[in-house]
Amino acid sequence: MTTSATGKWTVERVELRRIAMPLVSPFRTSFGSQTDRDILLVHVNLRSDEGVETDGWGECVALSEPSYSPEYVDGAQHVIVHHLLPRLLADGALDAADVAPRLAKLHGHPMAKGAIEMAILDAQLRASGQSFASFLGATATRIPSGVSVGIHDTTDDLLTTVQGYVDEGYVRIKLKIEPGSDIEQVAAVRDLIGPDTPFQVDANTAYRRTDGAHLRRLDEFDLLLIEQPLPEHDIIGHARLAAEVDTPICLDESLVSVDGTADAIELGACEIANIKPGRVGGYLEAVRIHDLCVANGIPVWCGGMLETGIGRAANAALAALPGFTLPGDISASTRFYAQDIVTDPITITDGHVTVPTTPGLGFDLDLAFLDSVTTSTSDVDL
Ligand code: NPQ
Ligand code: MG
Repeated sequence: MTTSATGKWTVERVELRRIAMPLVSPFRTSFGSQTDRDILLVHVNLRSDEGVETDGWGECVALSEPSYSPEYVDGAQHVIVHHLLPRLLADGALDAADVAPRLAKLHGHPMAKGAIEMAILDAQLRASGQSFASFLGATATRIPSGVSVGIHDTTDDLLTTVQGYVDEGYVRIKLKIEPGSDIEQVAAVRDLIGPDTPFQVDANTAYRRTDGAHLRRLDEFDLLLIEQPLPEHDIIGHARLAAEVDTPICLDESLVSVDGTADAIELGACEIANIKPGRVGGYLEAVRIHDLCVANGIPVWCGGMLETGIGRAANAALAALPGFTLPGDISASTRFYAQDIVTDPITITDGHVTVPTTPGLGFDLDLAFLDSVTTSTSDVDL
């Protein structure tokens, strides 16, 4: 990662926007079913000492309810306005690397913190004319695209959905699972896609420590990994499962920092890491986790939070780092949204997503469409 050559910035303005994005179909996980996404966007205007002005956008990945993690979008907006921005701006001019250290004494809220860092990163990279991929030292120009498939009521419906994604070219299938339908649905999907299509499952914490013998039944389906079978704080439980089950155990919800990831790896709980920048407090912490995993021989891949084209572009750049050796959940925008808020939505060609190369995080907004999905806008009093 290179550091910005453009020096420090004064935050002139912060605008918070909420947008409502209907999903093309309901997305069901073991924690519930969603039909739309209520997303918080952070828009910052920065000015340098020399009078250069720039602006940038960040996307907060918090969901409407604290069902995936403790954060939720109304809470994220509140903590940004009343706690994070006042603390961040009290120390004067900054760049993106200053965000996490300045906010470190405020506990938690990684998604809210990450959205601020992301907006500042976008703004400073736009000013310096540098792409995010180049800033990160990314090596790939295109990345393999996986798709996350929600829980379906019937196996027939599930197979129809999966076949559609296979036809679109996705190179890896991830199936959401929960106790009850898991074994039957995994068996049916494996049978449909054949032995050579990479296939993995995500439980979103739906199992218990005592489910080792049950989860071992998944071993015969040659899955790449089982993602987050147990509750987020149960690191020892994941370590025991990893010893009991042949399929590698991958952590998602449990990984919220580089230090916690180091502990999980040392304990044998994290054989593969799902890195989601929002969950860990931003892209810079995500890179630190990537580096840690590479040093420890842990394969990593980039997760997804049903991002708009803003987060999707940034995730594609992150996933172009060399340690991202497994396909991520960076699917085409159309996997979730009929229309995106960017002019150049992420698409998939030959099962791959092209890594953006334009200055900033790698998107341009469709301002008219953005306005049409905006449910509220507020200028933060700085
Ligand atoms: C995961 N994402 O890996 C998450 C969970 C998640 C792509 O599987 C609305 C409804 C938004 C459900 C964002 C994927 C969501 C959601 C993320 C689930 O665990
Ligand atoms: Mg997950």
